[in-house]
Amino acid sequence: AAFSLFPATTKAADDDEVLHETIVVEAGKTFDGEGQRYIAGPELGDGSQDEDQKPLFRLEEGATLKNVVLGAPAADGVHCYGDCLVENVVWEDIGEDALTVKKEGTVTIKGGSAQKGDDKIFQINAPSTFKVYNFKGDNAGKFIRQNGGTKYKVSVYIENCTITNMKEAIFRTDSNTSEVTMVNTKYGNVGEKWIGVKHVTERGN
Ligand code: ADA
Ligand code: CA
Ligand code: CA
Ligand code: CA
Repeated sequence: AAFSLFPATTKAADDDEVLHETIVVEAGKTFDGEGQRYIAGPELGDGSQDEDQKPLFRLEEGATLKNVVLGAPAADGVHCYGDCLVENVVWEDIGEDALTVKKEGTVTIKGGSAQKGDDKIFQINAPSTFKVYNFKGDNAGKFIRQNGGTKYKVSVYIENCTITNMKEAIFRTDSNTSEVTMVNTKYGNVGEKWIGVKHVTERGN
């Protein structure tokens, strides 16, 4: 709409885009932020550990999100519904979590970084293949967490990443069928590294 009493975005003093509603990237479409920083308005959440905050971005099947900075507060970050590509996306200060897989599919993260999470960076709430390339994760509880108590299979692939200062693990799952392959990745101070993961392949780390 050209005019609304409740605009979807407003500008903060430092040119951040304040989102008053979730940006939906429709199926098959690409959203290129060109480096813009986005933060959550109070309608989406405060970035605390309260559940049920809303995402800044919702990616539908086949969507791509690229060149976006999520500042603070980042509420519930990014939600992926099906196959999605997330390229060069930076979480400066993770909110409740950074990104959630909400629906079965393959989610690919290429480049970017995430830091300052109280708990999870990537939250996996559906059977999926989750691939992370050239990503830096620092200062959180877990780099990847399959939703607690779930038994479906998640296949994680981590390549050329840097993962530091995780309080608990790189990947934690409660599923006997989930698996992780990690290659050419630098890591340090990551707690137990794997929690509950029955199938681990590592090389060149
Ligand atoms: C917690 C919570 C889940 C889900 C998840 C999430 O693990 O127990 O129900 O909300 O967080 O997706 O953030
Ligand atoms: Ca949560
Ligand atoms: Ca945080
Ligand atoms: Ca969440």
